[in-house]
Parts: sequence; C-alpha cells; structure tokens
Amino acid sequence: MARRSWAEPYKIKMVELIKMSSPEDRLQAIREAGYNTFLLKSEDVYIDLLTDSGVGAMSDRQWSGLMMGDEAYAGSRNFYHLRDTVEQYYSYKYTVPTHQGRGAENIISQLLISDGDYVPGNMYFTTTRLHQELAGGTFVDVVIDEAHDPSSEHPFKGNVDFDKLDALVEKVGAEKIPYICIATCVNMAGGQPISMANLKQLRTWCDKHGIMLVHDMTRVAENAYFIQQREEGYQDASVQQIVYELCSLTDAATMSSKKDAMVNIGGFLAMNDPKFYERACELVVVYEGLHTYGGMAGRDMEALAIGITESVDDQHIRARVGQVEYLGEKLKSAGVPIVNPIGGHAVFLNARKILPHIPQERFPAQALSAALYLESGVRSMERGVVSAGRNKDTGENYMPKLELVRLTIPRRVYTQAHMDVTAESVIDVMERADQIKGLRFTYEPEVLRFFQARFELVT
Ligand code: PLI
Repeated sequence: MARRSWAEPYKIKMVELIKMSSPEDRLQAIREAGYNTFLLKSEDVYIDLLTDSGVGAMSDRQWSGLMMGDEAYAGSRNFYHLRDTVEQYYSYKYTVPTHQGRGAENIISQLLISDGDYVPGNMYFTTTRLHQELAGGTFVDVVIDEAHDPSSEHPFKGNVDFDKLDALVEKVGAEKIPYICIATCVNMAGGQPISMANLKQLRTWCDKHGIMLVHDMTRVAENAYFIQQREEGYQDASVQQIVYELCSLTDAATMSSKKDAMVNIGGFLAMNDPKFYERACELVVVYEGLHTYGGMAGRDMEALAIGITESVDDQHIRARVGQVEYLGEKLKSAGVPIVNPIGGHAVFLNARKILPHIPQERFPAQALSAALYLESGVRSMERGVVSAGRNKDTGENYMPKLELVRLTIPRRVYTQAHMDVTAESVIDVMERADQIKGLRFTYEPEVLRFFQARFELVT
C-alpha cells in the first residue's frame, strides 16, 4: 500500500488575519529595525517564523482551562494540577514554576554552579550559557563533531561525545563539574535529537563520576518522535512512553513551556531530590514568586498542564514534525543548502553556502535573514556568529561553524500553503544571493546581543 500522508489532527475554529506589505514598506521597516528581525514590528511581518516560542495555537481545551484559573496567591489548584501532570508525563516529583525557561536556568545555575566550575553540554544555548557564566561557570561543548557539520546525515546529532567528557574530567576534575546540561532536540544544532542509547550511557557515566544530569527538556516530545522513527527498539513505543523514559534518566530539568507545551508564557524547574527542591523554593521567591506560582498566573498553569498532555500525542507530533519536514524537503529539492537531517522545530538555511562572498565577520546569516524579510515579509532568525556572542574571557567573537538562518515553525499555526510561500521566497532570495551585502554593528549590546543589536549595510 502506498504511504499515507499525514494531516493536521485538528480543525480551525478561529483565525487571525495577516497581510502582505509592499516592498517599499518592508524596506523602511527593516532599515528602521537596524537589519535585525527581532526589532521588526509584528504587524509588518507576513509569515512569522522568528521562533516557535510562545507562538503556538492553544486548543479549545487549553482556552477553557484559562477560565478555570485559581488566582490565589498561595496553593492554587492549578499548581497542583501542573505538578501532578509533570510527574505523570515527565517523571519529576517536584515542580517549581517560573515565568519562562530562563527563569529556571537562573535558579539552577545560581544553586549549583560555583566560581571556576565547568558545565558541559550538548552544544550551547544562548540564555542557558549566559546564566551559567553569570553564576561563575564556563560552558564546555561536548556534543559530537557531526553536530557542527550541516551536511552530516547523522541521525542523532545531539549525542554526547564521551571522549570530550573524559578529557574534561581529566583536565579539571569531576569536583569542578556540578552538572551536565543535556538538551533534547538540540536547538542550535538544527533541532537535532539525542538517542536513548547515548543518554543511557551518559546516565551511567554521570553515576560513575558522581555528577548530576540536568535536562533542558524544552523540545523533549520532538526528540522522542525522532527516537520512535529512528532508533532500534522504539518503533512500537508511543511518544508519551519515550518522553517519560528520557526524563527518568535525568535528575532535574529546566523547561520553557512556550515550545512543546504550546502555551504563550511559562516554564518550570523540576527535580526528584527533596533537598534540591527546598533550595529551589527558597530562591524562586526572590526572582519569580511564591513556589506555587513562580512567575505564572493560575490560568496559565492550567493551560500548561493541558498543553503537556496534548504535546505527547503521537498524531500531534507526527503532524508537527511533518510540517517542518515538508518545508525542508521543498527547499532541499530546489537545491537550497540546509542543515541535514531536517530538524524537529525548524529548517535551518546554511548561510555560509548561500552567501559565500560574505565573510563571517560581516554576518552572512544576519544579512540573509534581513534579505528574506525584504523579499517576502517572511521573518526568520539569525543563528550564527551574532547569536554566538563573545568569549567572556577574551572578548573575541565566537566563530561558530554553523552560520544559519532559522525558519522556525510555530505549532498548529500555519498551513501547508504558508510553507509553500515560504519555500518560494527563500528560492527567490537564493537566485539573487550575490547582490546581498554584509553588515556591521552600529550598536552591540553586551549580553545576548542578537536580541537588540543594530546593523548597517557594508557597501
Ligand atoms: O525563552 P525561554 O526563557 O522560555 O527559554 C529559554 C530556552 C532554553 N532552552 C532552549 C533549548 C531554548 O530553545 C530556549 C528558548 N528558545 C527560544 C526563545 C528560541 O527562539 O529558540
């Protein structure tokens, strides 16, 4: 029998109107934004693929959950619903809500990292690394080399390289490593999964060295889907089962609920150790709010609890990743260089290949992202040298091998037709790529510079 197509496991009940702007309006908008797509007004954007964070479409069940908000300052029933849901689906016993993922990163970094510590991870993430550094730590990349190679077809580019980990222990000693931070479906590598086998091996390694294993579980459901599709022994397991198994291999987790769990705001820190929970409760009241709401309204915790149950549904995740794959395949078949294999939440354009005439110091991915907006009103995000920032000790720019533009697909928001228009826009930009010029900073913030930096064209 021929392979059956997937279809979205929902129908649309309400729509938000969007409109295409004129080329003149877009030129003015991108100039005013200093060629930074973060600084564009949303109303000037046609198809918004900046991020998948906080921009998903909630279900009718989630919206009805909003009406069930218990906004008590202390002990909201929605908190207990969230806590129980986290334990049921993600295995962690204790949950500390935070306003979003970086709130949880701040707390875990402050609690566990001391000056001079090292924190290994399977590739950096911008806010994660910054909080580690602010707490006095140094991030160390221990992902496999294939993760830095856009053309490698490795099915699990999020895997940890144990030689790199062993070398770090040898150099600094296990007592200088408070924890290892492992992301599922590694964002900066192109939405690439870690395998269950690699995570199990890491669990054993951590036990041997007495090092804690922390899980950035922001996109764990997408990782679980790739395991189901690619890893031997998991074909008959549900995404829900795989998600639970992944989480239960780790000691604690930080979560940005704005991705997998399809809410507009929220996050949490979760763990199994009661002592660690106690300390996190002490700190959350300083930065976020009481431990039964963190930074969240009761209604948002309710929508989140419902979103978690929807996020691990096999039909949902198949359609979600399927839509990303649809866009990626269209671009690939037109000869557009993208990161392989196609990731879980986004298609990443290889700006080095598309703009070989722009050196990395002139920010090719930033320039490509601005050019794509100008062409079509499609908003994307730079994930290259600008996002990588500067080394905290030397002040030099990090020069990542991956110089990418991310076309990030919000969950349950756009249709296949939007993907077609996006693909056509990228192909049009590719055809006149030699006319695209590099950029230089006119304003460079000290930290997380990609959010607010401004640029001008280098002519
Ligand atoms: O944006 P937050 O503070 O809710 O979460 C921070 C965060 C942590 N880990 C990972 C893997 C992320 O992707 C992440 C946020 N990502 C954003 C905003 C993105 O556009 O990818």
